[in-house]
Amino acid sequence: MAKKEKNIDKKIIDNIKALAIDMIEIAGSGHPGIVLGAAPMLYTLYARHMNINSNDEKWMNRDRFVMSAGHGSALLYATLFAAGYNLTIDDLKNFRKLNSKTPGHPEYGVTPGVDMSTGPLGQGFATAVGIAMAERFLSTKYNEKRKGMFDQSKQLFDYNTYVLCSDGDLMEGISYEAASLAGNYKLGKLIVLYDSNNVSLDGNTNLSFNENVLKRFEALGWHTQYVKDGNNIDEIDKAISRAKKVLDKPSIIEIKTVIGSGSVLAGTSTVHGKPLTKDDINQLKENLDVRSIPFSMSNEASQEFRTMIASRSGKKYSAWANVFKEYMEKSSDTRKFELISLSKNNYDINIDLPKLMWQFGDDLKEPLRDTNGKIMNVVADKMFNFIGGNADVASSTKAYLSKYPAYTSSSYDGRNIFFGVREHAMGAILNGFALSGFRVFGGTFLAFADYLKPAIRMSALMNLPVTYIFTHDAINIGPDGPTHQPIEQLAMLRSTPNLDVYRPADAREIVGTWDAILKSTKPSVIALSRNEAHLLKESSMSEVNKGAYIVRKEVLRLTGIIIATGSEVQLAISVAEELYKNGVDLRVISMPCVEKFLEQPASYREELIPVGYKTIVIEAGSSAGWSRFVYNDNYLMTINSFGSSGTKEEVLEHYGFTVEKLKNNIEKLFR
Ligand SMILES: Cc1ncc(C[n+]2csc(CCOP(=O)(O)OP(=O)(O)O)c2C)c(N)n1
Ligand SMILES: [Mg+2]
Repeated sequence: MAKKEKNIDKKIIDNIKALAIDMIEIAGSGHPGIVLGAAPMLYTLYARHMNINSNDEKWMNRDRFVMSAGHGSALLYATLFAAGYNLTIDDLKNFRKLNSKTPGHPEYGVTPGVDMSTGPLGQGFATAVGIAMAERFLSTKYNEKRKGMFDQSKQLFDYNTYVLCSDGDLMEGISYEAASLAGNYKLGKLIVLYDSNNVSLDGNTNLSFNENVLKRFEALGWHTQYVKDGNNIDEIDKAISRAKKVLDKPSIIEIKTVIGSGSVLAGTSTVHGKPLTKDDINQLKENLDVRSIPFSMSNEASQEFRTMIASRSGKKYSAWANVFKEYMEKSSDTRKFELISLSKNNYDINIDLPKLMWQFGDDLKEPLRDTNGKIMNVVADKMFNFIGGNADVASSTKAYLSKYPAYTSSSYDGRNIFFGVREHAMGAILNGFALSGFRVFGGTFLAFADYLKPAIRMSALMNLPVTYIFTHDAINIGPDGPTHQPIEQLAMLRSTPNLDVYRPADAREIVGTWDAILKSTKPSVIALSRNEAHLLKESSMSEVNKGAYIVRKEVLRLTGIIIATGSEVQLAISVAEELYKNGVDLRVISMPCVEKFLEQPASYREELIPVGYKTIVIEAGSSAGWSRFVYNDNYLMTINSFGSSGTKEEVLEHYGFTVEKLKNNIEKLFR
């Protein structure tokens, strides 16, 4: 390599380092260690490999980059700025400030060029597996294989998914789960750069992390490489080039770096997350090819960097644009519609579910999970991008697209994903698909929702249309006992911002639930009973969208109100009928979605639950969150202890969820 090029590489890297250090300095917080250690690898990736277009940052076939070590945000922003994304020096100066384009950790939808929100270690790595899985689906489904029409070099989808991860990412269990799946699915276009510096937040990694990481990945079916000097960009470059050629295995490149390289604290955990002192910054900059003035990016450096990216990506972009054009001219209307939806990340696909659905016979009686499975199959036929799977419980949740094949390494366009018993990776992978234009679902038992909570939180934070289907939603599953009987999970889910939690009571409410979900871009949960349910006489599809509605009106004069959800709605109606015989005239409200109800105008809420009337809540789960509707805890017919093993009937009786017991308890409140 010519000397000038070597110098310009160093100059650009040094300018990026200096910018990021200035950002951390002005913010008074941030992570200099990763900036100084990993700048050369991130630079190499952008300068020599990433195919991107900062003028069309959502280009469908762009290479994706996930900064899984989200604490490297300053490094990422400085690199994106230098690469020509729509960021200014002022944006960099506002690092970590309120409403800035440069928040504390990368946030999806806030900073141009940021492909996902990261920060909780491990999530980025696992979500990138989902992004790489989505690429395989798209390329298998859309790349033209017919001879003569397109040649091999002309593909609609062939992007790479790159990840920068740290020790912490690889300590987290979720990265193992996802790496195991990535190996299983032979995700050759997934390339992970591992910033291996033997240091984490609390000290040297020899305190807690001594395994041979590459051997572990090799055992998982990955292609592994080792670069011994993280400053040697030619070696990093070559390793990435080799990884790109391995198409049947995901790749990890362990790159040895020194955390905080150049700082007086280099190699220590102190430099991980504390701004450098002024003296340290001064001595550091003296040794870098930069000016000492803060926030001064060399024009030459940024011009050269942008030219390197544009001269490679530009060719690829314009060739792709021609393929896209040609493809659109020759494709059926369906294909065109699909591609346009994907290109716009547009989820607004209208299905009039209530119209589509078969009419339920009044005598319908089947487990709600079965009904849900049928409805999902109707959705799948109408939505090309509806895909998902289960953490090894599809046979129990029935969340399965029976007409469609499995997603495997020989059928990437399959629509049923077998995640194995890996709930956490399932959630993150679903997020990766959703970030790639899909509407996705994932199923397990409600009691295990905690296993994927951090991924659900990321769906909610990024506002991704992921639907979590959690069956076996209450103690009434009986014999499996307290480990399998959810108590606090609904409260946990309902307390998550930007997540709609549905607990439908019958088939009609399930249709209404899907209808509401498909009209929204938010993530959602459907909690479903494993047990059989009758169709309720007064249930409604359309009212689900309001979150709550009357399923049994008072007969003569309103005495009080019962709010119930899911399986307990039928119980509440029976209790109300019994109490009516004793002169207590109750209204029963089904509340399939608390969040939706709370969003309704006050007039609707007060019409349903007028002020001044005694209100009772019946739900076979934690009382947390329900107090807002009642006078005091005596009005909460809920469960605040773990469940018990026994028959369904015994368990319900034990916790007071029978008509008789509820009737007695409620009657006392009206004496
Ligand atoms: C799930 C999760 N747990 C804890 C943290 C807090 N945290 C941020 S970075 C870090 C570890 C830092 O070590 P490493 O990942 O090796 O990064 P490096 O210090 O080398 O930059 C921790 C524990 C986090 N961000 N996410
Ligand atoms: Mg580390």
